[in-house]
Amino acid sequence: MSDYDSNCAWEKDRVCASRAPKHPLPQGWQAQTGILISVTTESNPPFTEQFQELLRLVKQSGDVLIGTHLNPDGDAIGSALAVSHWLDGLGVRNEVLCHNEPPGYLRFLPGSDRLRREPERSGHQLGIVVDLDSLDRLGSCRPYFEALPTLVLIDHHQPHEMPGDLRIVDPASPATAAILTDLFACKQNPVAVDIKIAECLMTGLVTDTGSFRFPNTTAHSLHQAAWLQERGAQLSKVADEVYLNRDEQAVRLLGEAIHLMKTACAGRLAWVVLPPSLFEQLGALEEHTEGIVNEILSIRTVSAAFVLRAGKFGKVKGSLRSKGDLDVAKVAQAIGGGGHKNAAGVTLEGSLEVAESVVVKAMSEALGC
Ligand SMILES: [Mn+2]
Repeated sequence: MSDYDSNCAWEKDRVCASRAPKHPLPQGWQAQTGILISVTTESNPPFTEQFQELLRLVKQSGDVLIGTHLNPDGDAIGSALAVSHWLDGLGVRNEVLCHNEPPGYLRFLPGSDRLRREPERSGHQLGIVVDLDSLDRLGSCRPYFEALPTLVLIDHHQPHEMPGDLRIVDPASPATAAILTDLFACKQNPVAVDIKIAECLMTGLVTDTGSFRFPNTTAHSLHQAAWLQERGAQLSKVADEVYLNRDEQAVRLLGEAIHLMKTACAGRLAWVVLPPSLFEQLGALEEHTEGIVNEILSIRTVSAAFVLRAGKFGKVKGSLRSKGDLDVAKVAQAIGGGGHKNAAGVTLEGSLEVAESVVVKAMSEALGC
């Protein structure tokens, strides 16, 4: 039995239960939403009530549609597939939808071949969406979920749009997979967490915590990783699949990006603007930009970094990162985006040049330079 079991089992007082929430929920949101609201894991364990409500909804539904966000990452796909395997264990039919195919480094996940862009069946009675707070993030899959009578949302982003009838949301949690780990660890869970579920959840934890290096990593998430490894998910296997599995174009794009890097604020701000011609020249795709921003953030003097690229429909997409206390989610919200304190995203109108000046200005202000 790991410390996770002994310290964190729902029926017991937990070491991790005594911590106050780091990010209190916005005032008033409780009143606006559906059946049950919750905060979980880091903020407000135990989680039994939320699990029982989820189980009740799932059991009374014959067929469930699972969804996650477009341009999916390890937490998105890992969480969606973990829910799918869990429903299999309950004998509940389900399908998994995503606007995009899973990136190459996530194809090792058990069940990754289940992902579809549109449902194969009709008549689903319940939707479960994970790792998003705005239905726009479902991309082309959005209408299938909007048509469902009941929607469950499980997420760790700062709530703003708050869709869903049952919302299981904890902004203090490092990953949606961390929330699911706590849900599935409930004593009331009739499904054993097997290697398939454990690998999917471990992948979400590993990717959203940057291999347990980001400040969102807590003692609780490390206990969770130990608990998942005991159920068959090898941390080293997941890390190899995720990090030693890059396309050649991704590494070549990184090399070019570093050549293009600019700095300001006495080296505290670093950024890269990736022109569309570079993607054409290298045969690189949007998914190959993953990780570039963290590379430039790794410079000792740099406190904030961003990468811009041309998105669809004439828009510009940006990834913002910071170290320590600098809150890039606030910067992103002010100019058209959102996310977490140290990792956020923006979508801007106009040319790359215009977007660059907007983000440089906003980031410089946040840095006070
Ligand atoms: Mn996530």
